[in-house]
Amino acid sequence: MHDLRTPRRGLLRHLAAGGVLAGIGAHGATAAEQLAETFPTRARPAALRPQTGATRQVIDLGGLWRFRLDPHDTGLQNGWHTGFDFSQPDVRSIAVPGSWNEQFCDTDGYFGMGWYCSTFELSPDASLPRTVLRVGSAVYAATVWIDGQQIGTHAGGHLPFEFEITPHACPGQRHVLVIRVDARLLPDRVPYGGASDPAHPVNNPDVPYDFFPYAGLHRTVTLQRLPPRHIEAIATRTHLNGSTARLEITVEASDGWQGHGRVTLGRVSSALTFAKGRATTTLSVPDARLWSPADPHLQTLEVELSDNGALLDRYALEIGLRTVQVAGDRLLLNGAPIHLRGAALHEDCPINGRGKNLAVTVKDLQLLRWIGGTSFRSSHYPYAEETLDLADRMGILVIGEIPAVDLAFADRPEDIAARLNQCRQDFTEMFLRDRNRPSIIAWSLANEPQDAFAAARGGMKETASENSAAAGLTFFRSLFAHARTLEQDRPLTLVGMDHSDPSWVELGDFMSLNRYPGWYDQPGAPDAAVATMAAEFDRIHARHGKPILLSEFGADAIAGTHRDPPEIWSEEYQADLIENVLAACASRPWIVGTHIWCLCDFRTAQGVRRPDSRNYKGLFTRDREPKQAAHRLRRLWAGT
Ligand code: BDP
Repeated sequence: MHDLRTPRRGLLRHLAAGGVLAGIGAHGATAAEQLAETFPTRARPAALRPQTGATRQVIDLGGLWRFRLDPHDTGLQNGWHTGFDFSQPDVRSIAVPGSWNEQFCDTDGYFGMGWYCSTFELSPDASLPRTVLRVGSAVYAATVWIDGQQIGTHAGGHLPFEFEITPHACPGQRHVLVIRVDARLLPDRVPYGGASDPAHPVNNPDVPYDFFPYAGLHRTVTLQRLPPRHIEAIATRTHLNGSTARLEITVEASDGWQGHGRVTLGRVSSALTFAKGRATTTLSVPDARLWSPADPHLQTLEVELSDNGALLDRYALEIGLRTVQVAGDRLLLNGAPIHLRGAALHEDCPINGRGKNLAVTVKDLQLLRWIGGTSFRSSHYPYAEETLDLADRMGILVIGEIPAVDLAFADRPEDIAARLNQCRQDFTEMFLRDRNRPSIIAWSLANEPQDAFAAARGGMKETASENSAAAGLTFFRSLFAHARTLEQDRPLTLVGMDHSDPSWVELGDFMSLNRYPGWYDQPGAPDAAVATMAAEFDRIHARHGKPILLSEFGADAIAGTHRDPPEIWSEEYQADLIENVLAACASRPWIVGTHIWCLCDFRTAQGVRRPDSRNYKGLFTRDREPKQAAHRLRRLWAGT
């Protein structure tokens, strides 16, 4: 049975060790600030998504917030945590959610502190006395105050965090909510930034990874109003026995609840008896209609707490019954081999930046469908929950990835240690957020870690360390072990490239390999390059016998650039190369998936390898218009 307590205890231990705080105060915070930040109140993992129902209410705090920049980090001493208004000339309105970079002319390259301020007032409602504040994603770190009192801190972008704020949220009173977002690009963060040779940074902004480091409050900020006793977490696992599905369910309730409850899935139901706030049960579903790409059948699991027949709390969780496993060199869904056909994505669009934009999410997954894709990886960070809602509904198979992109192991040991803490925390938070989703079929624990610092810098300097391979192995063993304490079913993987030490990639239950034949390797010579890649994959398969996912491949094509015969940067070259790689993979059934890099062009830092600060490997342009390669795939994959 899945132990819900492990993650919670793990998280609290982590909090106690200062892991959650690592991103704040480590660089230049005052002693008083550090002390204050040592005692976050009631920080908790965001295990259940807020919802409105018979016993719960969600208040969306999205909209126009007040915002000001704090380049010298003096906001706290100037009392900004108590709130601010437009009487100050530097205070402006900002959209939440949304990255701050493209909303104003002077914030594009700003990666310091940004202060957000809003107000809220709760209506009196005796049945909902408890209130939880949830921030969907603050990139990179956040400190939260209500009416000038510090509520807590959180480090790590792209994942939600919560504080119970009941004592600070009195119905009928107007409260001032302030969130300071710390977007500094620092070497002890995940992903890290600002670590290259200060005299010769390769990119501007100074990040090793290949996407723009958008900053701000990227996802919804909500208040969840709750009854006195409520459901805090639900974990489900599916097992199949012939046509019968067994659904193991663990429910955690607040305040060590000792009473009763019930779970119901369609026509099957079971009583829950809580001891110390925890109850487990199993539902048996005969002739189960399973979730799959061909039939993404979702069902609502109703979970209730009750006291002598009186409903205390109810939570409705959408689930899909399905299993996933690795067997030999195949990946199985519901016991049958599957092939992951798709592209990697980015959360990226003009003006919103990485801020949630539902219309773009819908568009992107429709485009994936349009080319016949069935799968994506949430490269290179966990995506918004709405994206995964859509994947669940559309039967899209997703590999969820933590923000561990371009980890390097020739760096300072204290930075590597801080990154490991952060990666463990990120995995815990991602797991708790997404564990019940049928669409998530695997977790990726890193993308393209490098055993030479130089590789992360585009190979422009040589600082390879003999010890970096060993340091990386220690790091990833620890991270995989941590992930395994939480995840008992889904495969784990690590996405490697040619600078990643093989011993790291081998830790995965399947091996994810990024390769760029015909682009970074032997540009302009696709046939030779694809043959080289295929021979390499044959060797890797012979050695490990594990399934292999070609997790990235592709070529930049600037829309409108045409060449005959095809040459790099042209639409023809990109389309032909992709077809060529797919053909080589098709004859190798142990290549269990091919993900093209990537669905749409996206913004990057400025660097000499990125014309126009764009990565042009999209099958679609950044404004989502198809290139030739998209049409080619539509023919190859969608058969139209
Ligand atoms: C891979 C990275 C990805 C890059 C891509 C590229 O995983 O983030 O954008 O290459 O270079 O190395 O286009």
